[in-house]
Amino acid sequence: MYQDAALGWTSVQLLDTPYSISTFGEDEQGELYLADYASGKIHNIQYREPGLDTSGVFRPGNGLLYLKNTNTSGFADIAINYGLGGDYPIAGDWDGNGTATIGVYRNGSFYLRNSNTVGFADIVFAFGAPGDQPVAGDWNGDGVDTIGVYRNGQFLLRNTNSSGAADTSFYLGNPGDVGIAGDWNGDGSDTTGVFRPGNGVIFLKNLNTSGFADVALNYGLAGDQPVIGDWNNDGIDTIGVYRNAQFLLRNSNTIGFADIVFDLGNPGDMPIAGNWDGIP
Ligand SMILES: [Ca+2]
Ligand SMILES: [Ca+2]
Ligand SMILES: [Ca+2]
Ligand SMILES: [Ca+2]
Repeated sequence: MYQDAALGWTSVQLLDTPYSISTFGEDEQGELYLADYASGKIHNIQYREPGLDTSGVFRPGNGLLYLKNTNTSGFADIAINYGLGGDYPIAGDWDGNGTATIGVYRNGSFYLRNSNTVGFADIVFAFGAPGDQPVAGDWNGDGVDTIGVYRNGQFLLRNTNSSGAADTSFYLGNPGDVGIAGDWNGDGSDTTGVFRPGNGVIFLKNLNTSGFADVALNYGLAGDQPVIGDWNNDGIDTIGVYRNAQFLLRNSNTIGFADIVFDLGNPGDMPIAGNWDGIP
């Protein structure tokens, strides 16, 4: 809108799009808005985290980590030692700065680090029990990834990286399944799923609640390890598997062949994925 001394306020449409944009605005918290000329609605503009996730492997025998900034074959961009043999690797943006970093789960304790460098854990706390499988995701959509565990068909998720009771718990899958997490519907919050290692069946759910899966598909083979990420930076996390030192990634959560295939690591390594360099 603009003001003319003679005519008073006049409104105009700036962009003829489905939103019919007429004005932009910002509030005191720095939130951005745009006004829809046709509907009169005010839309809040949300920042979308840079999303291109790339791969890495953890060597369970000795805690070596190899991270790569592209989903291509070739040497790792980062090679570090973190954790101990027998640890279970995880990755997430623990400090909300747009960069994913490493962590490990060891006998009911999480050891999270805010940089992909050698050094002590920045965040250490107990959650879950020995034998649980760790998961990580942004369960509440605040831009910070936090942890959870999967235990015999039950997820226990926490919204802060600290000890305490689970904020959310629910059932999905069967004992023996592998818990996975990602933003399957692109709404900015991560939810869970399970991968059934015996037959490669995957169940994904768009809410962290008990109930039927929203997506059921078959991807991968018996013995594969699941790996989740946004491989094409469209805001949607999709599936992949790691098999004998090869990543087979898919850009949609549907049945079909891998879209991206490359080699990294050795047979027996465990896959992880994240946006290590913070670059979309
Ligand atoms: Ca971070
Ligand atoms: Ca969060
Ligand atoms: Ca989601
Ligand atoms: Ca994607």
